[in-house]
Amino acid sequence: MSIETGQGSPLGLPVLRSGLDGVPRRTAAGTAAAPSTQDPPARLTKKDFTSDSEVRWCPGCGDYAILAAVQSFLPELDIARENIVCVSGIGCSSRFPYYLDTYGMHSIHGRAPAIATGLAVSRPDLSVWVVTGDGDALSIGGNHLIHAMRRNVNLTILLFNNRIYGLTKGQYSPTSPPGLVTKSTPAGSLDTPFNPVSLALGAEATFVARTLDSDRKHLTSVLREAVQHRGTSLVEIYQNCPIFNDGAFDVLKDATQSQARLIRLEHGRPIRFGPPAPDGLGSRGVVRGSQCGLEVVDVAEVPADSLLVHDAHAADPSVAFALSRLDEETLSHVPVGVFRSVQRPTYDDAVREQVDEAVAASGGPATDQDWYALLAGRDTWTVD
Ligand SMILES: Cc1ncc(C[n+]2csc(CCOP(=O)(O)OP(=O)(O)O)c2C)c(N)n1
Ligand code: SF4
Ligand SMILES: [Mg+2]
Repeated sequence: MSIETGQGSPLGLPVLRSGLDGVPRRTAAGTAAAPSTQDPPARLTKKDFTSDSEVRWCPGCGDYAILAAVQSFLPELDIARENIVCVSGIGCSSRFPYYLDTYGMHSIHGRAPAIATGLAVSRPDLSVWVVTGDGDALSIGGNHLIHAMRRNVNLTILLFNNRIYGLTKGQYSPTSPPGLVTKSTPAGSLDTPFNPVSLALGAEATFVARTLDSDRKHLTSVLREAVQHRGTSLVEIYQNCPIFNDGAFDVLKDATQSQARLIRLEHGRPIRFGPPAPDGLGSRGVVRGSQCGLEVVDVAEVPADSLLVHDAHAADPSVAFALSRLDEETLSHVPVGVFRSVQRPTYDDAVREQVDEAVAASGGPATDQDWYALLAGRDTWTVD
């Protein structure tokens, strides 16, 4: 099976399919041969994506900022609300579809990827989103999440990571740091947490990114990349829960500390961060270590050409994985941005292709006669 391509760029290069190919645009102006005679409809606004449901999150919850960013971003896709679906599981974060004025489903705990897979396969005219929490995605839903990513279903998955179960009032989650005292770990968590980015890379995800609830500009830029990717896009969003795990990411938001900790990944650029060096870029950098991993260094102490240049399109996920391991529990070095973005055939495209081929090979769609013949066929057995 080959990766399908679009019509070709002006230079004759193949254009890889976008995650939104097949989803109709509102202002499509017809073709050159048959131009549309109608004025294009006015562009949608954030208000169009804001439902009239009362938002039930606690004051100060990071979910508000993510909702506002998504509602403000969606109009730029130029897709009608009825061609967008948001499927969620269970949790505070999973209340998201109520507040977004698109189609949506507040579904079953941990099962949003399975439901979204069915939608993506059967309705290529929809942009399918999944909203899930660290508990929903990585505890009860861990199996569904990894297999959606492995299959590369055309979905945009937003994983709100507040490192706690919020809805059920503050139990530890699979991303809680060791030692965290919660209602269900009164003497401190003994678990080794998942790193969602490492997990996604290990599960063969083709697009993996991380961003922060409080950085609207960065969050929006990641959403833009994620939705254009054809296949599963996994976006981890660090999200503050001020009630049950307040301040979990404060060191990344505090202006005096974040500069030394946040590593903004940009494809094709040397990885630099920290206080500026004389050349205006960060004085800290990332190099390959003596073992398989990566090391953080002062750029003044290493040759410039030894600095790692970020390659989000590398076929081998090993370096992206090593980058994800810089994110220690103390949040001393936290890469954000797109870790990986590679093309691979998607499950939903492949299923539709396979069904089309099977229908064509059997002489066309099944008729009522075919069903009767199947029911009365000889492929039967007897249960004693
Ligand atoms: C089958 C089932 N098991 C357990 C629960 C209880 N439950 C509801 S939400 C939740 C965890 C939610 O945590 P997370 O996904 O991190 O969402 P948050 O509230 O933090 O946004 C649990 C365990 C449930 N609703 N259904
Ligand atoms: S419990 Fe936490 S995650 Fe849930 S709405 Fe309140 S602040 Fe947000
Ligand atoms: Mg949570």
